[in-house]
Amino acid sequence: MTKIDHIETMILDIPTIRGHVLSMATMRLQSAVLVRIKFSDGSEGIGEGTTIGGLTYGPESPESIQSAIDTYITPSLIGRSADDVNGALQLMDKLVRGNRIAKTAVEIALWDGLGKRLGMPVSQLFGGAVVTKMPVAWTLASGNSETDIAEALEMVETRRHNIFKLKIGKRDVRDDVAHVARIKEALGDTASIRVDINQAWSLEEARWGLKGLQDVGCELVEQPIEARYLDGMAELTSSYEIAVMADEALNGPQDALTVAAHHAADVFAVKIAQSGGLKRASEVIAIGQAAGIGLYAGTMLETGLSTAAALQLFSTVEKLHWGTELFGPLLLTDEILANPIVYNDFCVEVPQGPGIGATLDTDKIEFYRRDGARSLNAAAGE
Ligand code: MUC
Ligand code: MG
Repeated sequence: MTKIDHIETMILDIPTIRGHVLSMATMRLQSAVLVRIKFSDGSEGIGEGTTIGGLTYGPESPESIQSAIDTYITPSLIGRSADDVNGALQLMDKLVRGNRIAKTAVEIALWDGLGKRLGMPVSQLFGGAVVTKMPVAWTLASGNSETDIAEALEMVETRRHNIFKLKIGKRDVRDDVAHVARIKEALGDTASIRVDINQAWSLEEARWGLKGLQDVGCELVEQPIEARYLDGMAELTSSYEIAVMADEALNGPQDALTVAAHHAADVFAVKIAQSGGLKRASEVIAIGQAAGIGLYAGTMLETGLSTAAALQLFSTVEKLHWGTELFGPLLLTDEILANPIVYNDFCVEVPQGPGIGATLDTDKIEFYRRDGARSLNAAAGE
């Protein structure tokens, strides 16, 4: 029996190409927790877990993800069967409450190892890919309307993106609606415009906001109010034509069932990390499908590594009504994969090859690791 021999974690700090201004934080770098599992037959698997803006987005931080794995998950998995991914998932769920991003990073490395040992892509382990590429949105979040317009026009011109998600919720609602209107007017019908509030509005603000947004041609609003206000989300979903998407409200299959039962969204932003891994995300997808809820492949702004893992799963989904936002690697100043994810013609391609289809660029890993020589030199002022 091939066994799990060793699990290594490290944090990579990679700068973003510009400040990414969200309602709760401005990101200038992304900190990704990399997991490398070595198996007794010499095979390896890699995984990654990220969150957004430290602890401003959710209850896990890069540091908590790393320590949850090192202190609680790794000791329970060492010596277990390498191929028993479901058994590992059940054990992680039994021993560790919450900490979905930490579990995701480990689970992806297990799927990757299994796929590599079998010589097949992870999509095959989920029944097989039904598409080779998917539409991919870009997030406009420079904090400035003119910069966002220039950025969007260039994306349309180069045929990289024609779906844009605008991050709003930091300013007064009316100012935000005016910002969206300016961008929609500049782009016209060449692009689909959506917004993400990241829970920043009160229900009263959201009523004004949704009415205004729908009047200016915005198609979808993501998590306008706090995740726990399901009655408010249900009211917004039934009161306006604009689609309402749940994001922060969806932490795994149980939440998916609750949101569906409350009619608290038209669309699910399915995130592998927020769901607790590929398997749990597939369960969120199944609940959405059964409830007649639209599907969208969300991101926690992962590097190419977990973006590849997400693409493996979402390539197996029959219909992604709202496409994907799996653009994480494009927001970073540097690439950590030797085989970067390919973007063209408004789409992202599903990586080929065994496992998740991602190969690390080991020099880049050494360069960006938080505990590496570069960071130690910086700390020493050299
Ligand atoms: C979120 O809340 O959806 C996804 C894209 C982006 O720019 O930020 C994330 C987080
Ligand atoms: Mg969101």
